Amino acid sequence: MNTLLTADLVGLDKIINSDPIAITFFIGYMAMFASAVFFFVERSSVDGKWKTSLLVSGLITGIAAVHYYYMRDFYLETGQSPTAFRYVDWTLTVPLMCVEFYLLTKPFGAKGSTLFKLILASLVMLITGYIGETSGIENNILWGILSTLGYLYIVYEVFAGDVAKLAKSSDSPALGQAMFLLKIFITLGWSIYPIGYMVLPGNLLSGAFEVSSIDLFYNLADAINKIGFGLVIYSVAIAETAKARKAVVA
Ligand SMILES: *C/C=C(C)/C=C/C=C(C)/C=C/C1=C(C)CCCC1(C)C
Repeated sequence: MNTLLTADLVGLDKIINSDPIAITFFIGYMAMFASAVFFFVERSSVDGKWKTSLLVSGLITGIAAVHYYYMRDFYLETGQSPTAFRYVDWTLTVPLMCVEFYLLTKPFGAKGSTLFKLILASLVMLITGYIGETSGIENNILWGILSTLGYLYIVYEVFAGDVAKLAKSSDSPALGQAMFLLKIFITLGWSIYPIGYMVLPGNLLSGAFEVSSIDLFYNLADAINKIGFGLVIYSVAIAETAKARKAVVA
């Protein structure tokens, strides 16, 4: 009994002994879990066309919560970055974020082919990024550059490609607001990930931070991009729902 308890507690002292990485895994798990519950429950407060967006936000944070549960334990037990879990999480949640972008622009005519291109680019970004993180010191800059090309393609789509053209041709203030927020998340929010990656040995920021701080960057970025972006969509959905209901009453 006693030995079982000790085994269960292995590594947990890292959290109370203020290992910042352990703490962010711990808080990250709770925050993702709470957000998923929130987005699922709040689906009933918004109009039909926003319900899918909130469902997707709930799925993104729910999937992340499960991964954070395992990543936290993996880190506590081994003190290593849970790279494989991290990339399984991203491979599921980043395409879902592309679906989120698509849903925002769909009422204004976004096409399925645009969604397909975004998902393809995100897979290129993640597969090459994973190879870069796991293949060792010699090639991680090269794989990082390839991954960045996938990332830049997504930035291009939002700023000058199909998504941007749609936004220009419609003069909806709601889409204008959504696009403005999307651009901020894609450029500022998503750029935290490549900065974290550059902390790897042999990469451009190596030595500036401890290698293990890669998880601090990723955990912070996940909170901003998964929970923050979900909340932003939620507030647009609530505002648009109120507007539509007022119009019906009047
Ligand atoms: C919820 C998870 C999200 C939004 C993850 C996004 C991940 C990226 C934007 C990762 C980008 C990378 C590069 C642009 C180059 C270096 C390798 C990556 C995979 C860290």
